[in-house]
Amino acid sequence: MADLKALSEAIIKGDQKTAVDITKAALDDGMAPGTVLSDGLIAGMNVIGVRFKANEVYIPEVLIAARAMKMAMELLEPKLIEAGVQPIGKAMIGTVQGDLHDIGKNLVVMMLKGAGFEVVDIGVDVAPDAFVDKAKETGVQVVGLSALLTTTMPAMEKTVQAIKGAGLSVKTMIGGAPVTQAYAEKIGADGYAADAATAVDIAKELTN
Ligand code: B1M
Repeated sequence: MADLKALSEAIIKGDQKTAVDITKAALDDGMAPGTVLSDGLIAGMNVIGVRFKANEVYIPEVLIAARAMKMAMELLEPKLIEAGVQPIGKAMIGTVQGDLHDIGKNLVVMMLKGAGFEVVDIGVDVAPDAFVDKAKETGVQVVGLSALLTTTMPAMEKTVQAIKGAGLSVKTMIGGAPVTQAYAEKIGADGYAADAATAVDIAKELTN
């Protein structure tokens, strides 16, 4: 029987080949795709999230782990769909209008996917109305906004207001280097995360 502990270790180490080989073996053995996802891939990414928060690993390790997870997910995704495994929540993430920084946003996307969320990545330089329209179209439960420039922080406020003004039952979460908890409270966002691992915790809280 394929070893899911070894699979999560492969994710932690960012060992793409082993992650893909064990995922394939597990599926060939007839293991449930949801079990491979939760006990292998997500278990590994959870460890990375905890270590990242504790400054025991850094951005390169997270990116390498996420890449290994992505490769294994390519095998697993069609099987999950066949098996009807539901994501734990649906989130949308984008960088606000006027801001082109996307490295942090992409990390948040990867960590959320790693935690079992379905994620709509709406890209960079996204206008408030575009966030609203896409949230309506996709039916997400939480919308995440990223900003790296002090000059684009006001676009966060406009976006949060636009989402609330549209009457959507969607929670908002913000993050990015210049952003703080106090700023989130000031603009009426429902959550703030200082890093990508915390973003997962906040998204879980907001979707529960
Ligand atoms: Co820009 N840039 N940049 N830049 N850039 C900064 C942000 C800056 C601090 C550099 C500096 O002056 N020291 C400065 C901002 C100053 C300020 O406003 N206070 C700055 C500037 C001024 C600019 C330009 C205006 C420069 C110019 O053209 N004159 C210009 C603006 C372009 C625009 O956006 N309109 C610009 C352009 C660029 C590049 C295109 C060259 C490039 C971006 C490439 C890309 O993203 N694809 C770039 C880069 C790389 C940086 C620095 C060097 C690195 C940013 C980064 O990726 N960090 C940055 C200086 C620095 O931070 N050392 C800088 C790594 C990333 C993982 O961290 O994004 O903070 P971060 O994400 C973290 C958390 O913040 C959090 O989780 C992530 C992981 O833990 N997080 C969230 C982020 N989003 C979240 C969302 C959440 C939750 C958590 O919920 C939804």
